[in-house]
Amino acid sequence: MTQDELKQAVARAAIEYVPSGEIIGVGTGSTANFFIDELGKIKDRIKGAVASSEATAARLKSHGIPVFDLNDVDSMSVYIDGADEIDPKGAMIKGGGAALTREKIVASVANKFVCIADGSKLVDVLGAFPLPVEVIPMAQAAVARKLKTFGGEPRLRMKDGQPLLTDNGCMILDVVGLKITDPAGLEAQINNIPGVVTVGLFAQRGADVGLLGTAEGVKKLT
Ligand code: ABF
Repeated sequence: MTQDELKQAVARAAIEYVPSGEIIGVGTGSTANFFIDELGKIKDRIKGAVASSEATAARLKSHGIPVFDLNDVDSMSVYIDGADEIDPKGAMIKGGGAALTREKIVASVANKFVCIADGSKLVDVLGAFPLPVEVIPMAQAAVARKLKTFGGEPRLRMKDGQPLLTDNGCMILDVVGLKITDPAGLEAQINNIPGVVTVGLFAQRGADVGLLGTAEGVKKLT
């Protein structure tokens, strides 16, 4: 099976976690896109969705799925999204798609986080994937200096020769070379640096359910 077929299989399996008649939270990225396509097939069963990015909102709308502003939604039973890495306890690195802040916000409102990923995303120790940190532009150099003290090498994410700007008008530092043995602790430490908007560690609140697409079928991690 190709990686895309594994993503598609896991996206299909996640439909089981979609409650009828409710608004659900939807993530960003290629696996989330496959999920949105599956959601489109059962759209009459749900009330709508809250999107974690402009790209996801556009894809949901293209399927005729109503998109709600998070400020108009009090609670959600489920948030479904991909990850760049996930460990056996459900801690994740996210943000390769630059949507980490909105992903963390929408996920925080949901009772259950269902992570969907192909099996290659499962790691024993997080950190081989560069850790994204969204920062206020004026603070990027100061935050980068602080991040170096954790042992990693921060690199400003670029696009078309310019610093990439997120949906929130902020920049992203990708920290390479970390071996994250205490994900929740590092998440708290990085969140505490002035100028950091969000760190792409989702460990204090990790995945409640991890679905992994493998050649032997979809496996449940947690
Ligand atoms: C989002 O999409 C991100 O947090 C993560 O960076 C990315 C995973 O991408 P893909 O599903 O394309 O591998 O969930």
